Amino acid sequence: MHTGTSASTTPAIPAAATPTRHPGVLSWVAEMAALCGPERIHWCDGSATEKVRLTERAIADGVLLRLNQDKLPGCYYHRSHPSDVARVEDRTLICTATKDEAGPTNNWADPDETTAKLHGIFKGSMAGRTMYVVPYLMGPPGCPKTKIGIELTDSVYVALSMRVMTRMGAVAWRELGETGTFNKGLHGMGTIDPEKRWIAHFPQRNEIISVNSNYGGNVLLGKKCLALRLGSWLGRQEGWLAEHMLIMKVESPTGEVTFVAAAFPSACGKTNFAMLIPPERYAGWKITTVGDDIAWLWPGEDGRLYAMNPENGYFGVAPGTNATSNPNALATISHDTIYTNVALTADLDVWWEGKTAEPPVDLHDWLGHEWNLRSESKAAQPNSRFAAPMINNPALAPEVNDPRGVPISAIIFGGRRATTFPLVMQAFNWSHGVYLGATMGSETTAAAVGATGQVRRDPMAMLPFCGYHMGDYFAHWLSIGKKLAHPPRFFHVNWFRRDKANKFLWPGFGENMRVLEWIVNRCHGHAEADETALGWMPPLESLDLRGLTGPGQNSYSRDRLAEAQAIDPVEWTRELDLQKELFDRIGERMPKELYFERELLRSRLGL
Ligand code: GTP
Ligand code: SPV
Ligand code: MN
Repeated sequence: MHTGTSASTTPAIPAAATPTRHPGVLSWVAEMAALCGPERIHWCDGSATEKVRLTERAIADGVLLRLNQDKLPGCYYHRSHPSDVARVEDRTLICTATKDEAGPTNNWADPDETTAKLHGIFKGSMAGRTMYVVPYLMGPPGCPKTKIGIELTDSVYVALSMRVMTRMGAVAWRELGETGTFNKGLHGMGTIDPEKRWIAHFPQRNEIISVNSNYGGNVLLGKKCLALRLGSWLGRQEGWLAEHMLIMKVESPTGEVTFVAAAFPSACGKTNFAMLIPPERYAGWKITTVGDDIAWLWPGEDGRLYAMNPENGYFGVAPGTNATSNPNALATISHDTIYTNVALTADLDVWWEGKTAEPPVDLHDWLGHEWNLRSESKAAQPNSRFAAPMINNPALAPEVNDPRGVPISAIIFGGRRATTFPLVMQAFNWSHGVYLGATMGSETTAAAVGATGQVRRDPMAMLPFCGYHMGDYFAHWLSIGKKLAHPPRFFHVNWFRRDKANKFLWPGFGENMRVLEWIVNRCHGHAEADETALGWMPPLESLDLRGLTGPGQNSYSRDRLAEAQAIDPVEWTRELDLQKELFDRIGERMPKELYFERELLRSRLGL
């Protein structure tokens, strides 16, 4: 096995052999190496040579399979353990000094006890293995909001995935210098024992410890752990917001540029919306992607809300991705992509439900078993994913690397709701917008372990990702609004409402452009709206439905749109009850403004 110039062969590291002289890094790595006992340490530099070496090692170890290089150049395939296919929310811990700081929606654990317990699991756990020291940036170099993390991991899959998902290597060592602040992340695969799987966050120490998983959001520590759970904590201290949001750039035929951020829960359409290709009818409109999953937002000196995407790649849901639903995603994942838990063809191509109408012959499912249409289970795991560099995206917005961020004009919230919520509405003002976000509900998906399809409250799509008390989080949102002379407008969308035959009322995907057009025009004062009990809504005749088909290939009717926009008092009575359950759960730290908003809505509805 290679060791190379930047890797030393023993845990006792002479400082000269390391790419950093940062004393805090050197002492922490030495301490963790002494605890975990790896055979060797590899200090990552992010170079192309390193990528080749680590990939070869991963193939030799059976961690990665080289896919058909004619069809998918630079692409590799990974299967995670069948018990380890999604985030584990009930084993995700927020270890603040007091339980109250974590709040009622998080699993709290004592920081000292948890550290001792987890260090016990790590003791000697990397014997015979390599510990990768993975330095990375969350955010573009030179951006004052960018944070530095270092992840120690014994997973070559994680080291290679972090290279895709973050700005990893020399660039991070440079930004860190000899005195920089950094997040400490320790990850170990352990034995992948689900009973000993823990994803623990220590906000007061800016530290993450993850063990016994090798899957996505549990282990790519820059993403959900640093950029959201600790990010939200840091954002509260430092006056900004860390959010589960895509960021898109919209250019109209007249050249008007609008940046839009949108929070939809996991597996509810962020990547798809961020890569939207407008339908034919929208010639001259152009959508480009700034981010598809995470946004950091802050009040700018000009009184506008600015945002940046801290990530460098897309860790996207594979099932449902195809040349019609998301051509940009398909192009993005056509090279230099790591696929996890999708199905495999005999000629080493990948497949998943919804990729093509007919599955290929000679398919093996994500577990490696032969699969055909008579098989009872899915060929691809429902939460199977791709990790692709954002540079692959043919519609990447150049602003993604701008250290100044982009000014946001609209914030969209949206859930996966079969009933109750209309296709689109606009909030009356900032506190009404925060209320719409705070009371979001959505059906659970395969992105987290547990039952799917059940409506739960998922405030701002952050229920699994807010690193502190949800009541304080709402108050922080309200306080940010007070710092903005030119705040963005708030909207709520629901692409997932169904008719009595259980069919989606709205075609979704690229056709969401028709809704986005109204949203963008509202931001600039170009579009009309009707005042309703729920908020501002587009007059039915104002949405452009030309070229759109409904069920049975008939043209899409205004009646169907009316059904998608309907306000049903019975459904809203139930909805307000469910909102109250959330408010009661959060308790006395719930800002009073949000109680008032609920009361106002109830009286507007006449309930
Ligand atoms: P995470 O990466 O888990 O945060 O998910 P995400 O919010 O980026 O969701 P993504 O865009 O990957 O979509 C998840 C699922 O929703 C896929 O199966 C899509 O096919 C489906 N989906 C996305 N947009 C739409 C839409 O407009 N309408 C309908 N009906 N389904 C959609
Ligand atoms: C999500 O679940 O919201 C994801 C995937 O984006 S993961 O990185 O696993 O969190
Ligand atoms: Mn996500």
